[in-house]
Amino acid sequence: MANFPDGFLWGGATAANQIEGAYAEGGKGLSIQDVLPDGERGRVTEEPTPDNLKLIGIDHYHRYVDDIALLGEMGFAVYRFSMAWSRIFPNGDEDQPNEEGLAYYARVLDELERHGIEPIVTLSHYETPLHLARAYGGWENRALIGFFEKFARTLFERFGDRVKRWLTFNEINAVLELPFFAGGVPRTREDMPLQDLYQTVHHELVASARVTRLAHDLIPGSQIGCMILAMPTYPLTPAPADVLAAQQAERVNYGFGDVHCRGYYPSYLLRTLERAGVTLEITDQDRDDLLNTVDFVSLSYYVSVCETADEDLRIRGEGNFLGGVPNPALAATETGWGWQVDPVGLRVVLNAYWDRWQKPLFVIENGLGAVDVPERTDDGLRIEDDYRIAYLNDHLSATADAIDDGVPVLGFTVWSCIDLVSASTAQMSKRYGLIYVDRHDDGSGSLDRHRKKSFYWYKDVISSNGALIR
Ligand code: BGP
Repeated sequence: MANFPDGFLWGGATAANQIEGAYAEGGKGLSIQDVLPDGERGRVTEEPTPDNLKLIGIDHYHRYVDDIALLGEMGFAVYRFSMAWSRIFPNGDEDQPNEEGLAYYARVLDELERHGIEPIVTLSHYETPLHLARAYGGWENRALIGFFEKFARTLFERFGDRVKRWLTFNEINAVLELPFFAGGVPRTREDMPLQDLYQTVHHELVASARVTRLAHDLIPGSQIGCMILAMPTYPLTPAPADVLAAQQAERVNYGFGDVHCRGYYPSYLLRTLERAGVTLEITDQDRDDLLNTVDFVSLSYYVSVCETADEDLRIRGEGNFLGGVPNPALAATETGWGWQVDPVGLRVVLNAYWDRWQKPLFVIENGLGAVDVPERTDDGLRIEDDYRIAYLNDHLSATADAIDDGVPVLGFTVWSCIDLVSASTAQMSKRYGLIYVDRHDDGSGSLDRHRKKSFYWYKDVISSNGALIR
C-alpha cells in the first residue's frame, strides 16, 4: 500500500488552448495555437482554419460550470489550468486588459470555490498572442518581458486574493526544440542559430523571475513554481562515453531548473555557450531579476529516454517534444503514439530534482494518451479504460516511492481530468481524460461528457488519500 502525506494535493490539469475553444469570443485575440492546426508538427496557417480542432476545443468556455462540477465530484483538492494571455490582452501589447476575459476567469474561480477546489494557474501554456509573434518575433524580442509582466500583474492584482499558486512557463525547456510553439518565435529550430535560441530562452527566464518577484510583492502567501518537461536521460549502455553523453544531455534540461532555483546561470551552461561562440545579452538588471527564485518546481513526466556517444545509434524516438534515443529495456511498453512507458523514471526524476534543487516538487502533468473505444449501453456510454488506470496507478506508486525516499512532493495533477485536443498532434483521438468528451478528429461529435471507469477509480484514490495505489 502506498503512503501519501496528509494534505497531498490531488487533482487534474488542463490548458486553455486545448479545452476552451471560443477562440474569437469574449473579446479574445488570436493566439499562436489558433494557426497551428497540426499541433507542434509545424504547419502554420495565415488565418485560423476549420480543421484546427482547438478553435472549438471541447467547448469548455461554455461548459465550464458542468465540467468543474465533475471535478468536484471526483473530490479534487486542486485544479491546474491556464488563463489564456490573448483573452486578457488580445494582441498582447495593449495598455488596458480585456474586461470580458477577466470576467470569464472570475466566473471559473467562482465555480472552483463553490466546489472547494484550489486553483493553480499557469501564466503561459504555449499560448503567446499571435500578434506578439508576428509583430515582435515572439520571445526572441526582449520587449515580450514587459508585455508578459503586464499580463501577470493584471492577473495578480485581480485574482491574487483567490489564487496563491502560479506557474510561469509550461515546459519552459521545450522552447529549445519548438521556438514557435513554445516561444512564439516565427522561425524553425533549424533556422535558429544557438545564439538566437538561447537569447530567447534568456528572455523567458528573466520574465519568469520578474513575475516571481511581482507575485511575492503583490500576493501575500503566494507560491510560484517553474514548470519543467522532465525527461530522465539514461546512458544507452554502461560505456563511460555513453554515461558522459547522458550527463551532458541531461544538463541541457537541468539548466532551466538551475537558473530558476539558484538564481544564476550554472557554470557548465555558460561554458557550453562560450564554446559555441554564443554571447548572451545579459544586463545587470537581468542578473538582479534572476535572483528571484521559485518556491517550488513543477514538472510534467511522460517518458524517459537514452543517450549515446555512438552517432550511428543516435536515432530519435517519439517522445514528449524533446525526444531521445529509445530505451531497449522498455521496448515492449509503448503507447499507441510510440511514447515509452517508464514509471520508475518518475521516481528517478523526483529524486534527482530534489537532490539538485532542494525545492518541493509537484507532479503537475502525468497521464496516458490512448484511443478509447466506448460501448453504448442503455444508460449512455461506457468507457472501460483499464490501461489508463494501470498507467496512473504505476506512476502514482512511483511517486509514493519517491516520497518514501524522502522527496517532498506537494501533489499530483493528472493530465488530464478531461479529454482535450492533444498539444503535439492536435488530435482528439489521443485521449488523456478521466472524462470522455464526444468529439472526434474530423470535428464531429455531440461534445457530451461521460465518466470513464478511471473517473470512478480516481475518485476512490482521492477519497482514500492514495491507499488504493498498489
Ligand atoms: C505536455 C503539454 C500538455 C499536453 C501533454 C501531452 O507536453 O504541457 O499541453 O498536451 O504534454 O502531450 P500531447 O498532448 O502532445 O500528447
